Formats: sequence, C-alpha cells, structure tokens
Amino acid sequence: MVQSGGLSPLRADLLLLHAPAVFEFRRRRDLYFPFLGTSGDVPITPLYEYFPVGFKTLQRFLGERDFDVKLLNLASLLVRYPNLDVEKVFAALDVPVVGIDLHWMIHVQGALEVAERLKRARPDIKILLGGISSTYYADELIRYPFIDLVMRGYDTHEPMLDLLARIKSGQKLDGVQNLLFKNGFGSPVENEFGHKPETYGCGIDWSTQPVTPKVKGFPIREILSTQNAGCAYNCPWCGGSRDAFRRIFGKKRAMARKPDTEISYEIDSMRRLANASNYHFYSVGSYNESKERLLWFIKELGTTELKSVSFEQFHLTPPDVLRAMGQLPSRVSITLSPESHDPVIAKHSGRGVYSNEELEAWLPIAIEAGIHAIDIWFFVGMPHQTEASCHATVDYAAHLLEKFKGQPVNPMVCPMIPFLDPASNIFENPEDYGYRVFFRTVEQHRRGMERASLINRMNYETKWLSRSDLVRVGFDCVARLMQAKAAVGMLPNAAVNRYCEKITDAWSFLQAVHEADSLENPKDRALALDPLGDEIMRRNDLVLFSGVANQALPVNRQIGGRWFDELGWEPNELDHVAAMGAPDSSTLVG
Ligand code: B12
Repeated sequence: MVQSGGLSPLRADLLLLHAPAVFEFRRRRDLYFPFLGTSGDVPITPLYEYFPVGFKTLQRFLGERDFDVKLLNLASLLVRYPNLDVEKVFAALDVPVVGIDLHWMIHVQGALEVAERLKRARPDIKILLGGISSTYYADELIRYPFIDLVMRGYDTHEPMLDLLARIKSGQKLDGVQNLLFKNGFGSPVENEFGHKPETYGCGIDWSTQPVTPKVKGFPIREILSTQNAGCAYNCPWCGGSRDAFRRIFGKKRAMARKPDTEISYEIDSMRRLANASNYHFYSVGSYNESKERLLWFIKELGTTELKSVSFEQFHLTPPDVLRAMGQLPSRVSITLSPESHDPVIAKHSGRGVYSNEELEAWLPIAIEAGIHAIDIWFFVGMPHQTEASCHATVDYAAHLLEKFKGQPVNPMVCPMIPFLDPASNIFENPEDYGYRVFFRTVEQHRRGMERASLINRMNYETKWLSRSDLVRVGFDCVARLMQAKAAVGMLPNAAVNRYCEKITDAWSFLQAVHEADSLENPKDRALALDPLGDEIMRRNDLVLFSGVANQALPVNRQIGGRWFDELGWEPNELDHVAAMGAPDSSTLVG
C-alpha cells in the first residue's frame, strides 16, 4: 500500500541497515569523491554498497527462530533514488531495533551520521552497531549518546537471538553475551565477551534475490560467500590477519570455520537459484581452506549451474586442485595477490611465498588445467615500497601482459586508500614498519572522512610515500597498467582513454581541493572551498550515480540486482515517493 507522500510501514523485529560510507553525500559541496577513490577493485561507488554477508546469515538464523529480520541497503537505495527523502525512510520504520553495520571502517562517517539522525527522528527505536570495526571500537562507540547497543563478535547469531528475545519480552539485557548497552541512567555497561564459537556462521540462502528495479544494460549478477572467519596468514597491513583477529575478538584461535552442513545448505540454495547460470560466485578466503575441504567444496560446486566461480588463493594452487577446479562446469577464475613484484617488498607485505619465475611457470599450467582467468593483484602502500618500486611493479605487470598476450592473465593494481586497516599490526605499531598513522580513534576517523580532500582523508603514510604520493602514485600506476592493457589489445583503446582521462582530471582537480582543504583555520578552509563547490558537485555526480565500474570491467553497469541491493520497498512505491522529491532537489544528483 502506498501512503500519501510517505512510504508504507516497514515492519520487522529487527532491521539491519547498511549506511553509505558518507552521509549526506547528495548535498555535500565540501567533499570531493574522485574517480578511483575506492581503488577500483570491486564494482561499488564511493558509498561502498556491500553489506556484511553476515546480514544474510542473521536474517536466516533469526528468521528460522520466529524473528522477522529485514534488510535495507540505504547506500544502494539513496544512490538509486537520488530524490528520495531519507526522513520518509525513517518515518516508515515500524521496528524496535535498527542494527547498523560498522564492519568496514570506511563507513564510519555514514554509519554514525545515520545513527544520529535516526535517533533524533525516532527516539523510540534502539540503535545497535555491529561488525569487525564495531567490535574493535566497541568501548568508544557505546559512549555516543545516539548508540544504545553494540554487539561484538565474528559470530553474533546466538547473542542476537538472546537480545531480540529479551527486547520482545521486556527483560533486562545484563546477561546477553558480547553486548555493550546503556543502563537506565544512560551509562555504558559491558557484558562478558564470551560467545566465541569454534565454528563460524550459518549457511546463506542464495535461492532468492532482492526485488530490484529494472536494470538497463549489463546487470551485475554475483553471489558471494566465505567458508571461514579470521585468517591463517598474518599480513601486517590487514585488519583481518591472524594477529588482528586475535586482537579484535580476544580469541586464541584465529580461525573459525563454517560447518560442512552449512556449506552444503548454501550450495543447495545455489541449485535452487532461478537463472543460476547467469550468476558469478565469488568464493572469498578459499586460501584458508585445507586442501581436503577445498576439494570437497569444488566437488559440491560442480552440482550447480553457476556461470562462473572465482577462488582467492594465497599460494600457487597445486596441480591436483587446479585440475579439480578446471573440471567444474562453471568458468573458473583464480585471484592471486603477490602485492609486489619485488620479493623483498612482497615478504614485508606478508606474501612472497613464490617467486616471479615460479608464478610465470605456474600460469601456463593453470591455463592448461582449464582455469579461464587469473587475476593478479598488486598493492600500493606496502612497507619499503617507493615510487620507483611501484612503477617497477607496473613494468612487471606489463611484462606479464606481453608474455601471456591473448591468454587470460589479468594483472591489476590496488592503491590502499584511504585507510590502513585499524587493528592491523602496522596500525598498532606504525613506527616499527616505517608508517605514520593520522587517525586512531573512531571520532578522528569520522572527522577525517569529512575532509574535502581524499589526501586529507588518508589515515596513514609511509616513510617512503607521503599521503599525497600514495594517492598520486596509485592513480598513475592504475593508469599506466590500463594503457599497457590497451597496448596488448586486452581492453579497447577508447575505454582505456576515457578511464585515464578521468584519472588525470581527478588528480588535477584534487590539487585545487587539497590546497583549499589544507588551510589550517576551518573558517578560511570553508571560504576557500566554497568557490569549488559547483565543480565538486559536478564531478561527484559522475561517480555517485547508479552505475558502477571496476578495473576488471571498466564500463559503467547500472546498480540494482546485486545481492546486496536490498531496497526495502517495491520499485513502483519507491518511484512514486521519490517523484515527490527530496527536501531540496535542486542540489541533488540527477
Ligand atoms: C569477505 C571480505 C570482503 C568481501 C565482502 C564480504 C561481505 N560482503 O561480507 C569483499 C571482497 C567484497 C570485501 C570488500 C571490502 N573489504 Co573486505 N574483507 C573480507 C574478509 C576476507 C572476510 C570478512 C568477513 O566477512 N568475515 C566474516 C564475519 C566476521 O563477518 P560476517 O559473517 O559478515 O558478519 C558477522 C559479524 O561480523 C557480525 N556483524 C557484522 N555486521 C553486523 C551488524 C550488526 C548490526 C550486528 C549485530 C552484527 C554484525 O555478525 C555477523 C553474523 O555473525 C576480511 C578479512 C578477514 N579475514 O576478516 C576483509 C576485510 C573485512 N575487508 C576489509 C576492507 C578494507 C574492505 C574494503 C573497504 C576494501 C576496499 N575496496 O577498499 C571493501 C568494502 C566493501 C564495501 N563495504 O562495499 C578490511 C576491513 C578493515 C576495517 N576494519 O575497516 C578487512 C578486515 C581486511 C581487508 N583489508 O581485506 N571484503
């Protein structure tokens, strides 16, 4: 039912809401989102639309226990419906609790701003935060006046069940494991962080996908899963490494695995997914699986009709596993991340487990075994990495492109921007690694994300590359690599030229924004930024619209239909309400 002017009530026992990385992005004249500001590795806008896959497991687990859990991706919703007034969304909520993920730190500004505004509009709703960053920063988060609850943990199913049951029956929250909450006087109370099971998660039901508006062109049909939480490896820059996991979750064992029965449930749901043959399945973290379990998993995947499957690998996949992958009916791709061509830097980055020669000897074996694509990721922002070394990495990538011309070998480069992961070993002891960390607390990150210049949003720099260098060198390396791909005919010249022009424009405009944003006095800063406002908005409109591209496929594809594009209401209702306009539509993205 469409209410006059408003959205129909969205009823649930729990609404899990994914906030855009920055809010209110549609009206910010003082915040520049440059092209490539997300590193270009996954098909998302600078709002970072992925929500934690745990939203789907919580929905199933709690749903099977009689709690109605709904999902709302506010990032996708607002970018897809630029004229939708967020206050109408808040007014329509008929829920006792809204759970917001602060899983990735990049969401710090958006998650907190949405929490604050929602609390102001709807003091009757309890605001709950959860996810990896929420766990790490739980003590600080619970002190914000607009946050009522923080749920810690890599597996929150049981504690969430307890929490919802107590809220429903009006019981005290004292006994809910992993929870921080405010008592009747508004003071924070910390319950025991005791629910740390050896197994992780529950299977996801992939058989149904969100109802989405019509998508023009080439839709993104991808599903994604991980069979474990934590990590067997210890890369110092990573906030999910072995040490980081132990640090955040206070658990000795740095790995928790999804039980086989739950994985089988997931695969069965993929078999039931309509048009599964149009879907790509991204198997994240398969490098953490034992050979036996990976082989079993591959065999199970063989019973689906998925179009393609990708596996992330840490080592060079051994021949027997390659053969099993190659025999799958789906097209298989492998993702490797040596991080640098330089073995010393690769080692400092936690990698370096194979040499370039070994990689080059392995590639033909993988292709021969039937692997359809091999993506090889290099990073910018690693310890000991100089500008020259980054460019040498691109030279090496170009060498790979030449050597394997016409074959499915796709090197890519990812600038580590804007954040070094909180809780990573480098974040904890930056000096030991030659790093400087600019923001340590949640509030510092939040304020940092509100800086107009991407350079000032960076939370780190290294002894070898300043904040500005990290952005510039990252942009240059991506541009050079794209050109190398055009040179070997891997990507069309015209698309690459357009891509590189956007990078050049982003860097040159960033100079003007950065100069203004670097003025010491906030008043002078605002005055200097003001004349740039129109140009900031114009450029932001080019990246914050309902289309996304990534390095692998540098053409815009319309948002909608991705597994995480949960828009909350039927498209016709959203069209109708959005047509009635936002508060000041003259300044919104069209
Ligand atoms: C899988 C993965 C991805 C997948 C996405 C998976 C997904 N949608 O969940 C992909 C590849 C797309 C990805 C992307 C990114 N990732 Co990532 N990713 C991981 C990885 C390997 C596993 C994380 C994971 O999901 N674990 C499983 C568990 C912990 O989470 P879960 O089951 O989803 O959720 C449970 C709990 O976390 C909790 N929970 C989560 N949210 C909430 C919310 C509420 C309200 C509650 C109550 C509970 C709750 O309850 C859930 C159920 O038990 C980690 C590394 C690692 N080893 O941990 C990095 C990691 C999480 N990613 C990271 C980063 C930086 C990113 C990017 C920002 C990278 C980029 N491009 O710049 C993007 C952000 C994408 C976006 N928001 O749009 C960092 C985050 C560091 C930090 N603290 O900020 C990590 C730690 C390491 C890394 N550098 O890769 N990532």
